[in-house]
Amino acid sequence: MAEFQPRFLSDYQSPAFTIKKVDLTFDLYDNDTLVTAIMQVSRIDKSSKQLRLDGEHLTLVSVAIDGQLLAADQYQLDDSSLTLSIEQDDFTLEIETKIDPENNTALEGLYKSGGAFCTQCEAEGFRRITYFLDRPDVLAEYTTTVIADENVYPYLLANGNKIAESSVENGRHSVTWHDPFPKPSYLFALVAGDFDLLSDTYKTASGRQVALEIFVDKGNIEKAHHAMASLKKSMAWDEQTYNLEYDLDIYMIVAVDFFNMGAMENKGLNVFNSKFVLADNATATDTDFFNVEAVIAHEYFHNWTGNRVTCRDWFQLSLKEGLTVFRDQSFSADMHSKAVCRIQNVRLLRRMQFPEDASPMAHPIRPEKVVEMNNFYTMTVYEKGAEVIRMLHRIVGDDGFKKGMALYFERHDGHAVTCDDFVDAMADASQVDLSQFKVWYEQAGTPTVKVEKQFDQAKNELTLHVSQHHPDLPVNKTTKDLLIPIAIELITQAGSQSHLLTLSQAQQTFTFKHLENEPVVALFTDFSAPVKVEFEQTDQALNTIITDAKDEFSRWDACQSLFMREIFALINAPSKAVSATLLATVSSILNSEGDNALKAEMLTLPSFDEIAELCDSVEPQAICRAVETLKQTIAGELASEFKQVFTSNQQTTYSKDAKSIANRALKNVCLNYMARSEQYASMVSKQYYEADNMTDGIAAFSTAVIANLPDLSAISEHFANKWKDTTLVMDKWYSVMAQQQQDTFTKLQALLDSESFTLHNPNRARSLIGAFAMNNPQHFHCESGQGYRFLADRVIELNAINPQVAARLITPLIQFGRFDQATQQKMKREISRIASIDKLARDLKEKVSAALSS
Ligand code: B3K
Ligand code: ZN
Repeated sequence: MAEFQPRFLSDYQSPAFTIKKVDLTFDLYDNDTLVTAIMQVSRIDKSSKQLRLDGEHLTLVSVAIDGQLLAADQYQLDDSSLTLSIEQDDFTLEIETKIDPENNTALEGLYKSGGAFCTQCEAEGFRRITYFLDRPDVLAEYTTTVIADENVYPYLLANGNKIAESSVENGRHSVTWHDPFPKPSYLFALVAGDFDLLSDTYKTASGRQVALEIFVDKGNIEKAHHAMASLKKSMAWDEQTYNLEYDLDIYMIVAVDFFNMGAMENKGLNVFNSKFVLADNATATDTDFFNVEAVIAHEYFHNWTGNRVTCRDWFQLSLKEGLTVFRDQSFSADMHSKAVCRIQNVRLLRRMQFPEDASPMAHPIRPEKVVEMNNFYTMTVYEKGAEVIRMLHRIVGDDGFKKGMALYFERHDGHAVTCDDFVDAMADASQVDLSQFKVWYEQAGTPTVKVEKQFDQAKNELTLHVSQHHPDLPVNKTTKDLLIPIAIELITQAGSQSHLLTLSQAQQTFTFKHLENEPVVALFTDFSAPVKVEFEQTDQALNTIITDAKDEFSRWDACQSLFMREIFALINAPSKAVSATLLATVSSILNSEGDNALKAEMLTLPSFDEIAELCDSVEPQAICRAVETLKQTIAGELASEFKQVFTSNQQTTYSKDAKSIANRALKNVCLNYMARSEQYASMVSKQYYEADNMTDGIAAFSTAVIANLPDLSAISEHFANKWKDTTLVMDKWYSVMAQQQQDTFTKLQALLDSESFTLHNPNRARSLIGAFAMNNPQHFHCESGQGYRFLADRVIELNAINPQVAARLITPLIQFGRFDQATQQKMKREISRIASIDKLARDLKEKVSAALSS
């Protein structure tokens, strides 16, 4: 069937027609919204006589060209397009369509979230609104009129500036917006609803006044202040860092509860998942506050990297996403601890992107083949994409990068461009040859860098033999050598020195002279490239890095390597004793001076997926058992030290300054270990009941769940009762409950059956099903295969409701390659079951086909 046909980057053709202006009118009704689109169309390719417009799930009412209505035999209509024969070079096309927002459960196009109408058009949702050239290289100037009941929908919003409003008949009103910046259809937005509004203003560096408006559900205004402060910080940061100012007179953000992703950067009218707007001390954790700020920044930064300069085609998605993630990461690092931010970026990459890059859905950051574009809003395009930009930044330097950005905007403002255009701007601005660097855009898979070291005592010379290796993935036709920046630190008694090596060949040798004695080598400081490293280090060398490296990321990473080493040893010999040196290291970190946030990161064991990712043919339960033994031993051996650090970091008054956040993080890591020793387990419920903030409350609650403490059911009942009317907090409740260790499947069924559970709300679906599959490896990977069955059943149910969410949730099931054969078979059996259902959506079909043919 045509709808499953892949599209290829190599087939790109520039559009034969373009649409310069669009005048849209929405007469909003729940089930019968009438959309009128009046478009100024021009032919670009004079030989083209057929205009094919994209359209899905639409009821066509009428088509007229230059005012002449077309009869049904004057166009061709099918499930995904409307094709017209065109004589004129320039003409007005008027199309009327009817749509049914209330029954749009896929949450793409125009849909209802709670009582409000809202839109989500990226990547290809505009075609669910009207017939259009729904591709990012067709840029049009939009005027949008929204008509709806005045009482039910007092706010009628669209992109740009408001230019007219009036009352019309039957208690309805009409508002018209005009966006002067030509944009692709994926940036179109409309919202209609009744909200509370938080207003503010921002004066740009050049002195222009911008109105800032955040719309939230009634009663939530106090939870919008952090988002507003974050928006202003983001605006100032982009001015200071890249000289980029906001361009319209108004910037609006609307928070909705039903949203497939985190947020959407629609020009002048961002639509956000309420999870990334609403936050106050009672309901949001320190991590939530951090994430709200980061997502607000990300969407704001898109105004330049995404909106002013957009993508030529969807294969170029990383042009805007990798770059914008890099920008939001840099912003967060400037606002908070650089090292801790970097550690969290890397943890995410190793836990989620490395497995994706080894899975049947592995793809380069610029994919070459796509069936369903929504399947490519991935860790690879976003997070590895950001790592690629970060490497560019390291190679050309901060000044070079800023010059490159300026040149990129000078050349491409107002255009739809490619990843090559971006790299070329960087190369030209810095006069650096980046041709080999471009291989990062076309090659999938995580490279491995192997390093051997030699020290010549007589010459005081260190030699590093370095080689690069690439996984043999079906998606790569050939593999090429990459340009890999390797930042290193050489640590000697005399101090430490930093170097930047550039690995461009399959094998290279680097020599360092005049060293007084043999240095300890920290490789890939600050995680200078998204690779795996094979380098033999003694425990002693790793301990030297932990205590002496200047680079804090490397100190954390050395600590993770020690844990990893111990976990592998326990996988191979489950009854072996945990190494005494490791316990000594943990103890000395616990008792060291320094940043508590960094200590908290250092004391956190690697996650299941980070471990599995480094394994080959491992039984998942062997990983779970090894981690449990290690955790239990550390907790038991160092119980009183954890208690001591826990107590000394207790706070009497709640505050959100960096030091208090760091203390809370460390204290809660300690609590997690303490839950495993009988004498201190009661501290968990004490903290839960005494907590005056969500960070401490949820830390205690989730600790009680993971350690399966006797107080668990009382705590969970108390939590659910207290927060039953607060949707976002109840999402947390479901996520925590998904991690239960006893009678897990009976309890999961009860959660599915609970009154406030619904698969129709993506946050709710993810909070139970996603959290189970990602954060409860003991039961997701249980030997009976019941965990896989549970996930597959939910994916099948979601296929009919919201394929995009279904396709996201299936991810852990298709990452089977790292496990033993028996496990792989159980996982594949469930994938086959999904593959065999009727009306399998394109999103899932692409993934299950890839999985079953691998
Ligand atoms: N650009 C949007 C993502 C759109 C998702 C489409 N399925 C959010 C972001 O990356 O900022
Ligand atoms: Zn983005």
